[in-house]
Amino acid sequence: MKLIGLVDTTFARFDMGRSVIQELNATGTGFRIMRYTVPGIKDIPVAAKKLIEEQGCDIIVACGMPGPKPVDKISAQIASTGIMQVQILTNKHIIEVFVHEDEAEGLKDLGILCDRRAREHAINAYHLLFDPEYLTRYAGRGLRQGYEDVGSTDD
Ligand code: RDL
Ligand code: RDL
Ligand code: RDL
Repeated sequence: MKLIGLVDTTFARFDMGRSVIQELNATGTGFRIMRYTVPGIKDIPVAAKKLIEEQGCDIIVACGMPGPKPVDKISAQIASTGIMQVQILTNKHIIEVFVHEDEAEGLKDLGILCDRRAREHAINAYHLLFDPEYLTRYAGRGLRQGYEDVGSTDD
């Protein structure tokens, strides 16, 4: 039984953790999900590290929403850097599902983008954990999460 860690935040304006859980449960079996909700994106790195080191998680999906202001973009940079450090320290993937609040116009579109990106990265995490060669089939294919894929020079 593999353990998938899910870290999410109360700062985000959409419940991406719910989308990740629904998508993972629709995709396969052989794992349990451990969810750890923190206030904001800067709290994600240590939460992920604790899930890996104290709970034994094999991979982490980390959902967060950087806000629209310059201070939020700095927070996002810091959070991402921390997430990188935890990956390198623990040798485990942390799939970073960030949706910047200003990526979408309006709350409805923001919700749709969050839901799609969370689901598509949930599937990426699933494959990285159970079948890493699956992604190789799509190498260089211009895949995006939450948006339409953009295509390849081979098309
Ligand atoms: O440790 C408590 C907070 O500092 C932490 O939760 C931060 O991540 C909160 N936060 C900011 O302080 C900020 O300036 C967040 C953002 N911006 C942001 O854009 N998105 C967040 N948190 O999730
Ligand atoms: O961990 C999951 C994703 O966060 C990770 O795969 C990122 O590298 C995806 N990504 C972005 O989030 C982004 O804002 C990429 C780009 N931009 C980019 O320009 N090129 C990428 N990935 O290969
Ligand atoms: O070029 C248009 C988009 O690809 C670009 O705006 C990306 O940076 C959007 N994006 C993020 O901002 C992000 O934080 C993406 C991701 N994460 C992601 O994980 N996957 C994406 N885009 O396809």
